Formats: sequence, structure tokens, C-alpha cells
Amino acid sequence: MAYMRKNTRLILALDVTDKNVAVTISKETAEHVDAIKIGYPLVLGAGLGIIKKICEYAPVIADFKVADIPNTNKLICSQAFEAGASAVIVHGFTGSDSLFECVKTAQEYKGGIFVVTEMSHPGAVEFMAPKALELAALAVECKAQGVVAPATRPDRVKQIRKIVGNLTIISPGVGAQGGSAADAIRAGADYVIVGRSIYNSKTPGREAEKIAKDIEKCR
Ligand code: NUP
Repeated sequence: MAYMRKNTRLILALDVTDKNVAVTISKETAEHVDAIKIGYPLVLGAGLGIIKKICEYAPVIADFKVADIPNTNKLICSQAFEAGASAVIVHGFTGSDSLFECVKTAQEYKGGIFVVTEMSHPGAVEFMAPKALELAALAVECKAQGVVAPATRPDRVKQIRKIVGNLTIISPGVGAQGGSAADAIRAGADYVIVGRSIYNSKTPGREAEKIAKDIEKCR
């Protein structure tokens, strides 16, 4: 299975905790998104089985920010892929052996691995920023499918694009965190990730459609 579709270049971050709400929003937004990213809020609230359910609407990216020793990383990634995820988001700062184990596990399931570089929130400049470009290079070296780069800092996305070549860049921080979808795409992101602006809207489908149109205009 493809890690995600290649239509709208919009990924929904579905950080709600209720199963029924999650399914309703997935249904409403499905035609406007290329994938749905879920993480601890939804999996802890609704159980790992929610992945299969959401897969009925779009490919699922499991944002588990895996950051452990190689064997534990393998176990976590296996659980995510077994549950139906197309891709898993992992950290690279644990080192090449830990990251490589994630990539190897993903290959067994024909899934993808996305490596966090510099995160989108303000605190990321404290520890992550100085290592962001090295983390991007590590993603290339370990043959990950892509990286996560901050839409809140388009200049950083530009730098990261130069390092990762044709790897896929997915970019969160649009809307609630202040970033713009158009700026992130122009800086080199392949996809933008949007959560609160969509799932807190009274009309999530229409909001997703609007953002997808903004992305289309600048591509
Ligand atoms: O650097 C990152 N920033 C970020 O916001 C890496 C992430 N994975 N995320 C996730 O993207 C975050 O956990 C949330 O699920 C989503 C952004 O949501 P929102 O700020 O649009 O609500």
C-alpha cells in the first residue's frame, strides 16, 4: 500500500480522543486529505483498533515518535504496522542503530518511516534546532521514506529539503501554531499536516477543502 495518496497534499492530524468523533471527522474530511495522522491522544483514548477503522477512510500515519533502543523500536513499529498503519513517525536522536531498526521493520510491512528533524513548537530551538540538519542527513543515510519538518519555520524546511533530496517532507505547524500551508509548500514541503484548525472547526470537511485549495494554488 502507498504510504499516502498524492492528491491534495494535506494530512489531517486527528488528535481527538473519542472514537465516534474520530470516525465522524474522518468521514467528513476523507475526500480532502491524503492521509490521517493519529497519535497518542486518539490511540490512548480509543485503543489501537482505531487504526483499522480510520483506514477505511484514508491511509493512517502513526505519530508515535518512537525513541528507544533498537529492539523496543522494532516492537513498537511492528505493533503499529500490524494494526494497519501505513507509516510511523519516529525520532532520530536515539541514533542510527535505533532508526535503522525502524526502517528495517517498516520494510517487512512495506510501510514507511518518517523521521522528526526540528519540531514546530518554540521549545524545539533549545535542543533540537542545532541537530536538525544532522537528523535530516541521518534519515537519508538510514533510508527512511521522509522527514517531519516545521511549517512554523519555512527557512528550515528549505534547508532540510536541500539535505533530503527527493525524500518526502511532511510539515506540521499550520494554523493553530501560526504557520502557513502555502509558505511550507513553497519552501519545499510535500505535504502539510493540520490538526486543530480542522478538527475544532464546526465544519471540518469544509475547512479541509479550503486548506487543500490553498495548497493547490501554490503548487
Ligand atoms: O514538529 C512537530 N510538530 C507537530 O505539531 C511534529 C509533530 N508530529 N507535530 C504534530 O502535528 C502534533 O503532535 C500534532 O499532532 C500535529 C499538529 O497539530 P495542530 O497544531 O495543527 O493542531
